[in-house]
Amino acid sequence: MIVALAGGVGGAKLAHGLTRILDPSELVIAVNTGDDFLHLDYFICPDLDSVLYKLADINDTERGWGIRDETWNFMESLKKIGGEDWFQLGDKDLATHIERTRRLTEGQTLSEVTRALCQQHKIAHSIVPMTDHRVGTVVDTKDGDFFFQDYFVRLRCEPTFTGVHYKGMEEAVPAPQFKAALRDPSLTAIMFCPSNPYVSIDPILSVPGVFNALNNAGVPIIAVSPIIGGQAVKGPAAKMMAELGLPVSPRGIAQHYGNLIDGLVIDNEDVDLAEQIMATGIGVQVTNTLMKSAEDEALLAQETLNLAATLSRKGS
Ligand code: FO1
Repeated sequence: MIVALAGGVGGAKLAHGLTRILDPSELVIAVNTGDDFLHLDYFICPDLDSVLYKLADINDTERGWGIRDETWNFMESLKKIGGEDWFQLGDKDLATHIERTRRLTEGQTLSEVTRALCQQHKIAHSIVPMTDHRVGTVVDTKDGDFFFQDYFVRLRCEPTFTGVHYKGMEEAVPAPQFKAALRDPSLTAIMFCPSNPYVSIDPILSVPGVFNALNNAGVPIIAVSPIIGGQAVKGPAAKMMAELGLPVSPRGIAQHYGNLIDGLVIDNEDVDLAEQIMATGIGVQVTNTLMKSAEDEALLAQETLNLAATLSRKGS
């Protein structure tokens, strides 16, 4: 069994690749919920929805978030009456937020709601939130601290990044299915999808108990670099690394995860860095990591599984 930690678009793509190779009983996709927020009284879970829509094959590939062939009547009408319109909610997407909020208000956990949405979309693989508790990623910048969507959407990631902290994380525990998967005797590897290390993967690692559970699972941990040729495929990862003074390359990714990872999958474009990374005790696989098609996703997923099969957990 494989546990994959995923954030937004990059996470959804590799997760999709893994679903093409692994049976539903062989994969648990644990998704970042640090981006979640209450907006217009609806509970929005952008990363869960990115994975959900991708596996349901209804995702918008151009925009990178939301549902394809979307209409915007709600947003336009809201704008006309002076409502908040900085965060775009498409008509189809809105149905997810309304139904999720209704179920949560009724007392269901986020895991239960996510399972129900997966069933409705006929998704057989397990998509689980990192936690059922409400936590919020707060981005620390030179201009002050901002909740993630404020920094990402409203401020377009402009303020200089200095770090992150999380609201409500102290009380959080991993979602039951995530916790169980990390303890499952049939677990063979843990994957970090090519998601932003600071605002997608680190929030998952920061849920109390998760870091130790990963460290002690005794199986190889493999990351896929979200940086290719000095750039992030999508989002602010490269900008954040530069602002922290890290090399904007897979070397910076290796440095960030340090001893936590046993292997790193990097792009062909970064082949020259393989030796330096391997010298730090991390196994490297060089391949195409830019996922433009479902075939690319499945090939990268297979390469990642292959690397895991050649490695063992540090110290074990
Ligand atoms: N991203 C934007 O840049 N602008 C938006 O108005 C926006 C709306 C939105 C609505 C629902 C949703 O699930 C995602 C949405 N996103 C939007 C993307 C979201 O900010 C990002 O997917 C993540 O939080 C980063 O992983």
